[in-house]
Amino acid sequence: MKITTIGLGYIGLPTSLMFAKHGADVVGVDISERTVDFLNSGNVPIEEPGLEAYLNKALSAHKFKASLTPEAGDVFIIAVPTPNVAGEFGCDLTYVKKAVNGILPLLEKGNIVIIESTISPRTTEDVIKPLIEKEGFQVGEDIFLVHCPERVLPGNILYELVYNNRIIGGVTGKCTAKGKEVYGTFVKGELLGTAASVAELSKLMENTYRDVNIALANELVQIGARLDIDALSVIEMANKHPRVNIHQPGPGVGGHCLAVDPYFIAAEVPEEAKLILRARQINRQMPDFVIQKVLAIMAENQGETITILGLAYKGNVDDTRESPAIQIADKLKALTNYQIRTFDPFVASSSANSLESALDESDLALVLTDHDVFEKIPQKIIARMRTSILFDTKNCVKETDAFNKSYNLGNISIFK
Ligand code: SAJ
Repeated sequence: MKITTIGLGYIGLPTSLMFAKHGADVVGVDISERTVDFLNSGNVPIEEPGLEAYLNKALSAHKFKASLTPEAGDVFIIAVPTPNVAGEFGCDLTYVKKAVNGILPLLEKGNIVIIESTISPRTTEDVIKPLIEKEGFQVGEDIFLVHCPERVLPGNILYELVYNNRIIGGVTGKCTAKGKEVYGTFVKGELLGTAASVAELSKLMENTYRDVNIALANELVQIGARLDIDALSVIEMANKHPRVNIHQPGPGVGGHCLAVDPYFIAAEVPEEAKLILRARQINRQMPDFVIQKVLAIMAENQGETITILGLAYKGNVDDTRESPAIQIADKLKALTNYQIRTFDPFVASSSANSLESALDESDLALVLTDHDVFEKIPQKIIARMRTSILFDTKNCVKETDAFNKSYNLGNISIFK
């Protein structure tokens, strides 16, 4: 099987290498010459455990090459970004359409075209299918068109690609069957056949479900702060119920999925998507809530220096897209006279290059990302802080006794 993948980012690259590992001949296409050169010389441009080893095996077995131009093959997989439309919230299909238009001249009868990019509901049938049929093909007979949303978790991609259940949304039953054949080469989870439009909306609703649930936790933090009740303990207790699973509150919701996908639904049906939009609003306000508490802590303790621990949008990844930590750092720098230091072992733009230098003589350790390395902050480093206050918005620091004062989203109620 020869596969051409368009887009070698967080999804396209691991997917290509997984297919290569399982016997396919894969050409991975990207618009960035730098990415293509980098990959062909055996280096991966993203931080993902195990990925570089996969790349080097595939390169030496001649099963994968990166290229600037697509090649004819049996299967085309589109895994390009779908950002929010600039200034609005809908799904920007520019890259997807460009990718599809780029493969149209190469299409041959019997080819399978798979859209993995996250897209707004009805895109496969209403936008992609007409592009292919304009070329004289009949989708479902000549070309098999499928939407197969990816559902992998950054940091655990290579495992989840194989073991997660996979939605295979065909435009027709034949398209679904063809899609199943392709993913059946390596997926050990269930292959769930359905319609393309169901696949599109399920993918969006998975992330929306998490976003709404996190908004509930974040609202609970504000309720707890008002009523002087520890919201983190409330969640712990409530989650002992066998059918309750309130997610964890935090400084906001980042990443390129939860903070983006709900808008793809809301942009299509704003009248109906009221709860979805409200949840987005609550999560988007969390950075300001955190900032307000930080300012109160600093004022009460006559602090001078704030050290932000974590810039990535979530623990143990280097990705800062939509990261609330970046928003908080930028606003604190712009709006206050405090000295702001940042430290994130995964993010090169950090101002400090070690935990020690980041916290030396600092007043406040403000934890915004739950990286494992922040779980245990050595006592001797805490001892070198000026007023040694901890505000752990991710509740991830395990030993807090060495700090002079320690706050989290459950006990910040004293700062009204
Ligand atoms: N977060 C919380 N509280 C929680 C869990 C997460 O505040 O209880 C925050 C995180 O800190 C982060 C954001 O939410 O800022 C998103 O993190 P995440 O781990 O929930 O999700 P992503 O964006 O890394 O990956 C999600 C996953 N979707 C689901 O779990 C339903 C992943 O499986 C998808 O493949 C991915 O989106 C995607 O590409 O759509």
